[in-house]
Amino acid sequence: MHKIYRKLLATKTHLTSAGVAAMAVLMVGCGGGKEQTKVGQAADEGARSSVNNDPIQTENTGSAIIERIDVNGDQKPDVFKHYSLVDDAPDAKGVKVQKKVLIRKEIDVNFDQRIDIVEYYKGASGKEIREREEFDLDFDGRVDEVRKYEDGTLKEVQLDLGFDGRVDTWMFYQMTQSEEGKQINRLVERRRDTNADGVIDVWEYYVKGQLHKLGTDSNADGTPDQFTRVDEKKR
Ligand SMILES: [Ca+2]
Ligand SMILES: [Ca+2]
Ligand SMILES: [Ca+2]
Ligand SMILES: [Ca+2]
Repeated sequence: MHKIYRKLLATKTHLTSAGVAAMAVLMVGCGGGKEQTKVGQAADEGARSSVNNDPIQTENTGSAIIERIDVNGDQKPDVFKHYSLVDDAPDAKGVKVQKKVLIRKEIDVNFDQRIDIVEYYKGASGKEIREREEFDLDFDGRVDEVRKYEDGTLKEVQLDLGFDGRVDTWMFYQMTQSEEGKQINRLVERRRDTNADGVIDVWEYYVKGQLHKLGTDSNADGTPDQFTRVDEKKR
């Protein structure tokens, strides 16, 4: 979870039980589906849970599973996990076994029955990796942030910080070598549309996580042509 969303959560739900529960939603939202499900088992559980107030309701359609999780105990689900079911090798007794593959997770962070975070996954059962996340940061039903991943690593973030339905900030990440020689994923470039006209006007370049250079577009051709070194000014 990134800073802005944490901040929003903190301001909107600070020290309330909803805030605590919201954090719980995000915790529950973590992790992939590794378990194997025998045919019929999940459906039975779903039928039982509909009468015993189990916080996790499972619906098995035969080709897909939907888990609905009530995090704050109001009998309304707040986390939805969508799985597809794929056939696996039969077990020792020859019983047909299916594997759950996590496809998508939807989270209602503020318990208004409207989804605020959608996470998309790809990969085989137990090896699902995040491909994309969408956040509604101000809870108005419109997506304000998209995070794109490659092989599970964050590559690009698109933000609508003006909340006008138009992306105004693009952030690009790359694996870089840390001072200790470790591979870490860091921000390398941020492009911003600072006057909300839909055209990028500031390019920021980062080296080792620090702002290094600023670029501006003086001839309006959509690419930066004037550059200012930021780190030199500091020294
Ligand atoms: Ca709930
Ligand atoms: Ca919501
Ligand atoms: Ca929004
Ligand atoms: Ca602009």
